[in-house]
Amino acid sequence: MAQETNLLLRILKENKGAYVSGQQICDRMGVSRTAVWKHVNVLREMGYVIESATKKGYMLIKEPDILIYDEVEPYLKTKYIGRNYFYFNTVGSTNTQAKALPENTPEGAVVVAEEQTAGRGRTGRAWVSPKGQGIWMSLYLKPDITPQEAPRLTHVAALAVARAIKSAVGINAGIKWPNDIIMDGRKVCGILTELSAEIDAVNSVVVGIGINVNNERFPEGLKDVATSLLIERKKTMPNQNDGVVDRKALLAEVLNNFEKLYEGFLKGDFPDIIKDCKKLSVTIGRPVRVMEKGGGFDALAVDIDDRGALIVKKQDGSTEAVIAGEVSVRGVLGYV
Ligand code: BTX
Repeated sequence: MAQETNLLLRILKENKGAYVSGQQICDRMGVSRTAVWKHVNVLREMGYVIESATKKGYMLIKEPDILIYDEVEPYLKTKYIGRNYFYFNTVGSTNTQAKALPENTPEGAVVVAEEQTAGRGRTGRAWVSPKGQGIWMSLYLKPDITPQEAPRLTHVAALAVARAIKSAVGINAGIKWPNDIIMDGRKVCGILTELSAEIDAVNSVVVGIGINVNNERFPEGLKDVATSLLIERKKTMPNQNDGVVDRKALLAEVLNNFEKLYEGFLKGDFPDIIKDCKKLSVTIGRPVRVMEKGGGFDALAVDIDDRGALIVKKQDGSTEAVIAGEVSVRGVLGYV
């Protein structure tokens, strides 16, 4: 959004529900009445409902359900996570955008899009990201950690998302090791952590988070594996009938929770984060299938260790630590 349009939005928001005279706006913005009119129309095209009346001026009636910084900011309590905010209406992938940010981009920058046309999951899989229905965003981080430690940020993000869903929407979520948030056996959120590093030093880590918020249906192939917060809220709170789930409050709450956990992570609190992830785990205690190149094996998931590895007990009684990779959990995402 152009800076002047942004200033107009702030003025109207400060006075929401009341008229601000055209003259007052011109004075604050230092532009002509015609220019103000043009910016009002830009905002209207974005979905803002603005009334205008001769002699009275302009009044903001209603904001649209969009994730621009000005809409999210009132809910944001962070120092730096999300304070540099890159917003797109449509983008290929927010992770790709975040990975292309220049090296001098401050830590905690976030890329947010209303729609992704080439949203990505792990190993080149697609992530369905329809317009205005979810939160599709990527965090740009520069932690002082080794490349081997970078996957730990997936756990940090998973806990942040689960906590945010609980506090902003009121629903309990489970974590499927290592990168999915699960409700009623279906995926409501996926996390994709990507690393840019030298052999022994991290340049940046991009943590992509996709949350299905207000989707009412999914494409054929996803019907049995995907769900949204709106669908789950209808199931768990049938009496709550207040329209769509508030994406802006939830987005801010993910960032608020993430910053708190990330600061702890940088201080060495990862074992505590894992302890809390374990409490929400839908993987531990369940039969799993660990996929490996050229096959896989069945086992029982028994623990997550202090590095974030999944500890599984094999059929011959031996245990193995699965550091990264694909694990199907019986009873989750249609795996029987
Ligand atoms: P994943 O590889 O664990 O899961 C991908 C699989 O999930 C797909 O193969 C499909 O079966 C299923 N799937 C696809 N879309 C959805 C959906 N909307 N809801 C539920 N299930 C789905 C998970 O990868 C990591 C996804 C990260 C997505 C974020 S969005 C912002 C950022 N930008 C980007 O391109 N990716 C990340």
